[in-house]
Formats: sequence, structure tokens, C-alpha cells
Amino acid sequence: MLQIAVTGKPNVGKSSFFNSATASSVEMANYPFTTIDANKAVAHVIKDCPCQELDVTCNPRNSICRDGKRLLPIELIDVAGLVPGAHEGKGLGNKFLDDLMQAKVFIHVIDASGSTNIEGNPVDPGSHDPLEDIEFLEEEIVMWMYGILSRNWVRLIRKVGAEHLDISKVLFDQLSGTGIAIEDIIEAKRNIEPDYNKWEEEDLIELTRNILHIAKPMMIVANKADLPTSADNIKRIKEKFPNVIPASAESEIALVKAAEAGLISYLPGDDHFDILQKDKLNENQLKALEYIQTNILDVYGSTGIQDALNYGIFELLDNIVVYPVQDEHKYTDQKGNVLPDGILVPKGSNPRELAYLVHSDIGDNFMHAVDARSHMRVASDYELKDGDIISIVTKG
Ligand SMILES: Nc1nc2c(ncn2[C@@H]2O[C@H](COP(=O)(O)OP(=O)(O)O)[C@@H](O)[C@H]2O)c(=O)[nH]1
Ligand SMILES: [Mg+2]
Repeated sequence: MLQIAVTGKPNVGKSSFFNSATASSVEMANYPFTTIDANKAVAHVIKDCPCQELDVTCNPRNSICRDGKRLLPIELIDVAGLVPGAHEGKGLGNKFLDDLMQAKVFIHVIDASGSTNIEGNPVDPGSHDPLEDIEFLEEEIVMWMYGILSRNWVRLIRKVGAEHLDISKVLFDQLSGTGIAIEDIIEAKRNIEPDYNKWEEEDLIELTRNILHIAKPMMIVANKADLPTSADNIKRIKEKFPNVIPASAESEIALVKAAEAGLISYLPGDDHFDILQKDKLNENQLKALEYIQTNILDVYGSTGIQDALNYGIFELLDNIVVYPVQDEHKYTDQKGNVLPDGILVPKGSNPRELAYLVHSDIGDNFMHAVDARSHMRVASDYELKDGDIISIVTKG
């Protein structure tokens, strides 16, 4: 399952983000989960399900369909708070950077209201500039990776020269355990001094930063957008950084809970909710819901939580959703389930790569694929499109 790590300094709302994104998943999911530790849980990304367009009733197996929206599982990791100096073992230290590296994409949660200082301690709202937090976090991760990359450097470089080793492969080996691909290292080296013998500390740090940007894309979730001091900061942050999503984890938790209790109808990512049982809500609850509608949903279009997950998977990691089926006319699997599985695949994948993502046996026995909408056989180098329904034909 694709993993997203939630990171940032203490008290910005990482756990609130994590809980709001994963709470409803447990409730809704009807498929078994793999074992997941305390700080890992299943969340979902959401796309339109083809069932509406095709006017069929689907029987999802690996995912969920709600009101014509397909919810596809991903894994979220709540990485404990990072403070300046963490790469030197300060605060919670290295274990957390190890946790972080399991993920393919990072969500950096910041307190946009500026009511926590750089160490994560509460201060007067608006008195801390959250822009500082953005720079510090990246620097922490870069310096931590640099520490690993440059371990035994002098000896290593001597060995590369003596044994004519490939420097990219050596760097790749140094970073093993971080899930970083050798292609990403080769790409990251492009604008660095080509002769590794001339690399100074700054070159190596720059290389590390390039690797991080390429291999582990990051977005900023500007949380606590519900607080009055946030709006200005969010504007400033958006001017300076790409990939910024305003959010209110607390609002999302309130909405998800109210929806679970049947008080409102709300699907994560929506820009509104409908009150279903007004008589069961007291005055304060009604006020709180109204506040969320006016100050979050009307202003930002959503609570930002679902947007952040979708953004990570569909934009930063550039995935699409493809539906493999066996029967291209009924859109079913062997057991007659309609549109059973939605599979997240990297954009640019072809049908054989899809087959391997479904099962290695199916990949090994792949013959060709049929587009279930057109009933036409597609070429082996056909680039899969978002929402494609594909029947894979195998040998034997
Ligand atoms: N106003 C507001 N407070 C929030 C929001 N998200 C979290 N908080 C509060 O911020 C504090 C820290 O939250 P927590 O999720 O434990 O932060 P973590 O240390 O980063 O995991 C708690 O008091 C939360 O109630 C939010 O969206 N809006
Ligand atoms: Mg926490």
C-alpha cells in the first residue's frame, strides 16, 4: 500500500490530522486490514467511481464506494514531532527520521496560526512565524540524510577510485533503507560538479537536497486554519511555497464524528454538509457547525484533510486509478463482482505493469489487454488513463 508520512514539530496537529484522516476509514471499510502499529493506519484517497457513468451497481473489494465516489486505501504514518537539531539526536531523534523514510511522500503539518514556537510550545497566537518551521524541517531532513550519505566518506571515495566503482551505486548503497531509487540519485547528480573527487561538503549537501526533492516530494498542510491569525499567514506561505493546503484537522474531526452519529451527512472532501437531525444538536454544536461552514468550508472549499491526501497521491506521486476486470462486458471479476478493485498506478504505466500490480502470476502470464469501454484490444505500450477499466487476458 502507498504510504504517506505526517511530519512536523510538536503540537501543530499531526495526530489530529492523522486521526481525522483515519477515523472514518475503520468505520467504513469492509475488508480486512493488514497489521498496522499504533502510529500507522489506513486512510483513503477519493475519485469518482465509474459505476455512475456506467449506471451499474458496483461491489468493491479492495476499496469502498460511497455516493458514486471510490475510496481507495493508502497508509498514513504519524511520525512523532521533530524539533530543530533532531538529526543530531536532539528531542526524539533519529528513529523518527527512519519512520519518515518509509513513506513515498511527506505531509508537513504546520500551525498556520503561529500559536506554537519553533520547539512546539504554546505561545500567543500570531506571535510565531510559521514560515520558519517550513525551512527548519527540510533542513533537518537534509542534514540527517547528509549524515548517512557522508558516513566514512574519505575511505569510501578512495575505494570508489581504486576499484572503479559507480558513484551513483555507492551513494545508493549508502542510502539503503530510505527507499530511494538509484534513478533518483542519478537525476539528482545532474547539476552537481561531475567529478566526485572535487566534491566539498556543500556539494554533498546540495546533492542530498536534490535527492530529497526528487525522491520524497513534500506538501505543506497549513493547519489550524480555523483560528483568526491563520488567514494572513496562509497567504504569505502560499506566495513563497508551492504545494500548500490550508486545513483544519479539528473541523474535520468534528464533521466526521457528527456524520458517524448520523447527525449530518458529510463525505471527507465535501465543501458542505447537510444537517439531518437538528433536534439532536444543542445550541453549541449548531454554532460550531455553523462556524466550520462559514470560516472553513466557505473560505477554503473543504477542511483540507482529504485534499491533502489526494494531492499527495494524485499530484505529487502522479498516480491514476485503473479498474482491472475479467469480464469486459459486465465489468466483473471471476466471482461476478462489478468493478471490484481500484488500483493506484503511476501515470505512464502500461497494461502489463498493471497486471504485475494485480498479481505477479498475472503479470508473468500477461498476453494482452482489452479496454472494457470500447471493447478494443489495446497495444502493449498503451498508456493507461485515469478511470480505465481494463480486462487482462492471460495465458492458460
Ligand atoms: N484550532 C485548532 N486546533 C487544533 C487543530 N488541530 C489540532 N489542534 C490542537 O492543537 C493541539 C495539538 O494537536 P496534536 O494533534 O496533538 O498535535 P501533534 O503534537 O502535532 O500531534 C491540540 O490541542 C489540538 O486540539 C485545528 O485544526 N484547529
Ligand atoms: Mg502527536
